[in-house]
This record gives sequence, C-alpha cells and structure tokens, in this order.
Amino acid sequence: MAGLAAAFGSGAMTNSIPEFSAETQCFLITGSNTSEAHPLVATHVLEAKERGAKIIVIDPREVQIGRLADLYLRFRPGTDVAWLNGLMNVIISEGLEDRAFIEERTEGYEELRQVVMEYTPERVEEISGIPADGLREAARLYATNRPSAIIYAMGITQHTTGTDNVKSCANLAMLSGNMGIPGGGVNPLRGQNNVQGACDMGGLANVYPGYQSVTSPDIHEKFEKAWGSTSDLNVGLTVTEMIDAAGDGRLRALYVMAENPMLSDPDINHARHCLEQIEFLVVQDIFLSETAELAHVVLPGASYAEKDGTFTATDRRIQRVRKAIEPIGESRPDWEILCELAQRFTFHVSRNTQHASRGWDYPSPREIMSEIASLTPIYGGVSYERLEREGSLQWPVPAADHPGTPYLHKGKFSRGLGHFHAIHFQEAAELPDEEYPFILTTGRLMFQFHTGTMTRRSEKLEQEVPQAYVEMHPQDTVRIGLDGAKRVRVASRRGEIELGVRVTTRIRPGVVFIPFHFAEAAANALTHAALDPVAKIPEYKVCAVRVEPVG
Ligand SMILES: Nc1nc2c(c(=O)[nH]1)N[C@H]1C(S)=C(S)[C@@H](COP(=O)(O)OP(=O)(O)OC[C@H]3O[C@@H](n4cnc5c(=O)[nH]c(N)nc54)[C@H](O)[C@@H]3O)O[C@H]1N2
Ligand SMILES: Nc1nc2c(c(=O)[nH]1)N[C@H]1C(S)=C(S)[C@@H](COP(=O)(O)OP(=O)(O)OC[C@H]3O[C@@H](n4cnc5c(=O)[nH]c(N)nc54)[C@H](O)[C@@H]3O)O[C@H]1N2
Ligand SMILES: [Mo]
Repeated sequence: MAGLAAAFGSGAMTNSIPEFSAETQCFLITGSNTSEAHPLVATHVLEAKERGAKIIVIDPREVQIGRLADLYLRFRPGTDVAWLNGLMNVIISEGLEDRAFIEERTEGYEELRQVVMEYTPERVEEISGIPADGLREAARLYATNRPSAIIYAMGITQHTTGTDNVKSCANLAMLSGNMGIPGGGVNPLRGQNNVQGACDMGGLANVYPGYQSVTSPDIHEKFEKAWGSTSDLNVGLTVTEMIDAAGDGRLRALYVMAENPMLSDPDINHARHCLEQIEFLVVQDIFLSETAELAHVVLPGASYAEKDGTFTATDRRIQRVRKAIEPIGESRPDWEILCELAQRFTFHVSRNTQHASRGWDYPSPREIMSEIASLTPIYGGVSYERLEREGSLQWPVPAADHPGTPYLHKGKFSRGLGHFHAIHFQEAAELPDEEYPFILTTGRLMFQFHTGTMTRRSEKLEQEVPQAYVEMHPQDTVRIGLDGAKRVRVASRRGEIELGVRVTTRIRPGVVFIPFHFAEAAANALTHAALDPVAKIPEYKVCAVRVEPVG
C-alpha cells in the first residue's frame, strides 16, 4: 500500500459520509457551501444536528449551513492559516489538546506549538476579522465534542496557500486526536461525481494509478512490463501549467476531455490567448462547449447515462454505473474512443510490436477493471463481480477477501507517525488597494453546474437562476453609489464584466461574490491565475476588483 500516504495528499476524505449522521459529535465546516454544492452530505450533517451534534461554520459568506450552525464566524477570505493557527493556540493554551495521541502517533509537535503560540485570538482577530471570543468558543466546541469532523471544500484549497491551508486542517485534527477514529478526520468534499476516480486512475502529473510515483524506477518498471510503456521518469505538467506552456510554444498539441477551460480556468482572456497558439487542439465532450469551439477536432463522447463503468465518490467509494440508454447520434463512450485512438497510434508508431498486438482491445469496462486491480494496490480487490454482489467498495481494498476501508489511519498513519507542519500565515497574491478596493471570491450556486454546458440546457434549472449577478453588502452599495441601479461593471487587472447585483448581508463588507457559471458575464475574466506552489491550484477565491454602477 505504498500509495496511501500520497493518497492523503491527493485529497480523499479520511472518513465516510454515513459516519457523519451516525457518529460525529461536532462539525467544523469551512470553505464548503455544503447544502448547495453537496446537498446529500448536508443531509447527513443535519441528521447529526437533530441528535444533538454541534455545527461550527467558518466562511466569509453566511451560506445556508451557516444559518443552521450553532456557531457561525465570518472572516476575510484568504486568512485561513491565521485562524486555524488561532484555534490551535486556544486548544493548547486551555490544555484541550490530546496528549496521548500527540505522543504516540505524531512528530513535530514542538515546532508546531512554537508557531501557533504566536497566533493569539487577538492577533487573529486583527488579521481575519473573527472576534477573539468567537474563535475561543469554536476551539472549545471542536476540541471537547469528540469525534469532531473537519469538512472543507474549495474555500480551503483554491488559494496560493491552498496546501498550507490543507496541512493546517490536518494539524488541527491531529492536535485534538480526531484522526483514525470513526466520525472524525479531515474530509475534503470532492467536486465532480468521479473526480476521485480520475485521480485514483493517475489523472495527475506525478503518479500512475493508485498514487504510485512516476519517478520511482521500480514502479516505472512494473508499468513498463505491463503496458510496454515508453514514458519517462519525469513528472508532467499540471492542467494549469499546460495552458501557459501552450501560450509560449512548449506545448504544441492538447487533448481536452470533459473539461471546459475557456470558462473554468482563471484569467480566461489569457487562457484563450494561450489555447489559440496551439497547433492541434482536440476536444472530447458531450456538447459543443466554449473550448470545443476553438478545437481542430471535436470527438463526441457519450454521457453518464449512456455507458457502463464505475464512479468513485469522495469518500473513496467505488460504485457501478449502468447504461440506461444507447449513445445518441455518433457519440461513443469515452473509453471506447480512447481505445480506438490508441489502437491506431500503436499500429503506426509502437516499436514494441508484442504490445501493439495485445493492447487496448478490452471487450468492456469489466476487463479494464481487472487490469486496474492487477496494477493498483488500493484497488487490488475490486472486481465487477464484487461490486454487483456488495454494492460498493471503499479503497484501500488490497485483496479479493479484504472488506474495504471506511476510514483511514486507524491505529497508525501509513507513513508511520503523523507529521505536524509548523506554518505561518501568508497573504493572498493580490490584495485590494485604492484602484481595486474589493476582494472578489467566486464559487457555485445550487441550480447551476460549473460552466453550464449541462444545467443551462435545462429549462427548469435555468429558470431558477437565469442571470449572472454579484453579491454585495448594503454598506458597499452605498460606498460605490449604486443608488438604485440594477447593473454593475466589475473590473480587475485582467478583464471586466457587466452583471446584475444582489444586495445582501450574507456577505462581509469589502467582499463581493460572483458565481462562475455564466459565459456572458464570466467570473474568470476577472480571476487571478496565481498558483499554489505545490498543488498548482489557482487562487479562485481571492483577487482584487473595482465595482461601478452601470446606467
Ligand atoms: N450545484 C452545484 N454543486 C456542485 C458544483 C456545481 O457547480 N454546482 N460543483 C462541484 C464541484 S467540482 C466542486 S469542487 C464542489 C465545490 O463545493 P464548494 O467548495 O462548497 O463550493 P464553492 O462555491 O466553490 O465555495 C466554497 C465556499 O468557500 C467559501 N469561501 C470563499 N473564500 C474563502 C476563503 O478564503 N476561505 C474559506 N475557508 N472559505 C472561503 C465560499 O463562501 C463558499 O461557501 O461543488 C460540487 N458541487
Ligand atoms: N472562478 C472559479 N473558477 C473555477 C472554480 C471556482 O470555484 N471559481 N472551480 C474550479 C473547479 S473546482 C472545477 S472542478 C472546475 C470545473 O471546470 P470544468 O470541468 O471545465 O467545468 P464543467 O462545466 O464541469 O466541464 C465539464 C465538461 O465535460 C463535459 N462532459 C460532461 N460529461 C461528460 C462525459 O461523460 N464525457 C465527456 N467527454 N464530456 C463530458 C461537459 O459538457 C463540460 O463541457 O472549475 C474550476 N473553475
Ligand atoms: Mo471541483
């Protein structure tokens, strides 16, 4: 199970969704608009509340789950490390840390303690705007109601300090002994139905399936034997790095499958410029997206309802999906398109004829899963037979007789001792100033999905929220002289858009929120493409903008 340590870094939940309703006594929810973006997970949280579990929500916007919380704290976006350190400061100052867990299962505590002792509640209030007493109350609730689960989503990760934020959440869970127990842990809610599966299958720049490192010669050899692969030992480019590489000619061809970067990437004016430099762009999508419009070749994929396979959910749960209808028109399941292309490639270019004659000829996804199991230790015991019989399996499931793993790190971390990371707070890459006085944060709405290729084709959903808008605090509308105007122009250093305005006290003064679903007023015309140095995730949650009334 070499992949497990990496898997934690990959962003899988340590625990399982059903544990929330069954076991959890306290939730710390931050950077997750749970009831709009993960309504089924929210149901488990609300069930727990009914039996008396506590809910703390720390979010710059008072999202619905915040209104239902026992304690809601609002703060300035981009200051997460500061308040997380502040929570740990209070826990240590008040002697609420789990001594036994720290001694038996962790290392690096002394370094952590030294750093967090600098983050007194009063200092954190200055940085983040969270009242010192509110922070104290949150720390006590979290540390004294065990098991406590941390739930987070994109509000934690989409920052230049995203990796620091994630490590700080892990610090907090270990400090309070909430790792390796049912109902506790650190639980990033992943986004798309199968984004966990895509990462598990090596859809990342640095790993083979099952988080097996591409830089390890042993692993390289294993895959070379199995696949006749001729790839090298280097880490590739991440999605965000590819766009820049396209812009400066290092990347000449790009194959985009099930992604619409012309709306979802940060700074789309720049992204468009880069994609236009590409010599050969292939897009495989179920609709003619904004990105497909730029492509030299468009390959029609079949949707989830038209194909067989598995989806792996955010709590590492592998589930079967079954074809409900035949693919429409000329579309074909993505795996079939890939296999046929590969067969044609290998026929022409493979120097390894033995491989060319036996590869890429799977009769169905069932046989693909057999190959996955044979090469991917965390999926080692997965088969379609078992999925039919048992319904679902949670990895790691290393062998055919292994029951699967509802929660990680029981008794022991895969790397041995859990490591505390002593981390100082750093500001976001772009802060407001006189010219661009507001912080823009972006995200989602219940009734739309991402770039809208699917939801904006649904009349019912489109009726719910047909138009783009910006959320703004009443004080700020006075500050910009809105004076009854219905529309505003929002500009950043990268671009500008015009859209409606919703006046609401849900948001903090000085901060505005724009959902990124609307092509005609694309939030990503404004966002900043600064990246986290490790995860390379863009800072979608903080940039500086100016807002002016229109008309
Ligand atoms: N209806 C619907 N559901 C979806 C999606 C969709 O498009 N539509 N997309 C799916 C996908 S792929 C994903 S990744 C998930 C995303 O799910 P979420 O991450 O829950 O959704 P977001 O709207 O991006 O915003 C997360 C929260 O972060 C808060 N936030 C903003 N800035 C900060 C900050 O600096 N720090 C912290 N701690 N919080 C901050 C926002 O106020 C918001 O409440 O949703 C999934 N579910
Ligand atoms: N400003 C801002 N930008 C963001 C974010 C944010 O919070 N703020 N969040 C980021 C996040 S977390 C995410 S996940 C991304 C999402 O960004 P994208 O993944 O680019 O957005 P989607 O609209 O989900 O695009 C998926 C594409 O896949 C197609 N598709 C759907 N099903 C299938 C299929 O079975 N086969 C094929 N071949 N195609 C299919 C859809 O038609 C669509 O064109 O956006 C990111 N961008
Ligand atoms: Mo996502």
